Amino acid sequence: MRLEPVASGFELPVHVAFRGTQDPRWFVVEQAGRIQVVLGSQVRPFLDLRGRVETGGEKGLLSLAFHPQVAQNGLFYVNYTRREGGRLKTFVSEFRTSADPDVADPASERVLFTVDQPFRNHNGGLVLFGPDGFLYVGMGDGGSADDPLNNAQNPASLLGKVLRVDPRTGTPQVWATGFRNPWRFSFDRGTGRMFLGDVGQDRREEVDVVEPRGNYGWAVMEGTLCNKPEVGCDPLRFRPPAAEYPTHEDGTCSVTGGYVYRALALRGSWGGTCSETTVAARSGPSGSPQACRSAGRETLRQGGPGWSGPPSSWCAPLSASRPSQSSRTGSSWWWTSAAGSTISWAGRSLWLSPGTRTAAAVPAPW
Ligand SMILES: [Ca+2]
Repeated sequence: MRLEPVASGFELPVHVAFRGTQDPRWFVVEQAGRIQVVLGSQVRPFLDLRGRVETGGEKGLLSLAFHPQVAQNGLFYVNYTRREGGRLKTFVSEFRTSADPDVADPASERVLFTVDQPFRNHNGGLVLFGPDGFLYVGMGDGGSADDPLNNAQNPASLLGKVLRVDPRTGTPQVWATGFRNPWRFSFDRGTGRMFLGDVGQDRREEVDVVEPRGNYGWAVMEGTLCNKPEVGCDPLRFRPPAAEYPTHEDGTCSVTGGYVYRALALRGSWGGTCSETTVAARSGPSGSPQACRSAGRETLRQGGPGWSGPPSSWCAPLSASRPSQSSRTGSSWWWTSAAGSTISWAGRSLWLSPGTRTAAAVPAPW
């Protein structure tokens, strides 16, 4: 993988959006409240909401989504924090472009809905259209630590949820539950499924494959660990993460976002902030030897890029393949690796990057 700069001169850019697949423009969202449009080497202001946005820390203008029919209706949506009547709120608003499609009309704001924010942090922040034409919104648990108001597990609260909105009515509905701070998510273009990064507190960063009405556990669980209470929770009440790694351990940082990418080199990659850590959760066939399969057995391997030890593999009946590094928590198996490794199990595999001491969980195959 190689990175190269394509545009510069932005102040705290937090999101990049595109207006359809044929439009070469990039729209760069700056946290303080400005959106800039990039075309080739030209950078121009698209919309300036700095007079409305309260920014700083996890607050600000956090994302932008163009309506699927933007070419016809000129509509787009933003998510930002604002103080109104002394109270901090999340605003999800619709705007329209002006006669010049590269300049938005700041007076066109139509507020779809607002959500009171009891604390300054955990504002979620993404608006993104799904393949079904609905607008999806990631809402954090309201902030502080350990979700003191238990918003994420409260079905009556819009905090700690993924919301689904019909932009025509603007009415948010709870689509999935139990998130701490779902900063970014994306839709797998192959299957339409949502992949979401839920930022952890101090133990686990996680990637969730989000299903409608799913409950992803916070603040009872942090990843696959009991959190509130720290012992004796029931993991089977919740959907486990598709992948997770320890927070702030050996240079790993919060899960930032990512995309499902179907290729041989790198599949399902999710990036973490401020380190080189990448956790890639692979799904689908892992290339297990046919011989193993035909014998009614599964291959479990540890090796791959960065793995300092000798590659290990097991070809064994599912119930007997329990390598010494593993342990079982709830319905998941765990492996801990001192260096990078590839772990595959029952046709699913997790790739753990070099230089990190981390752990991975995959649903047990039985
Ligand atoms: Ca969770």
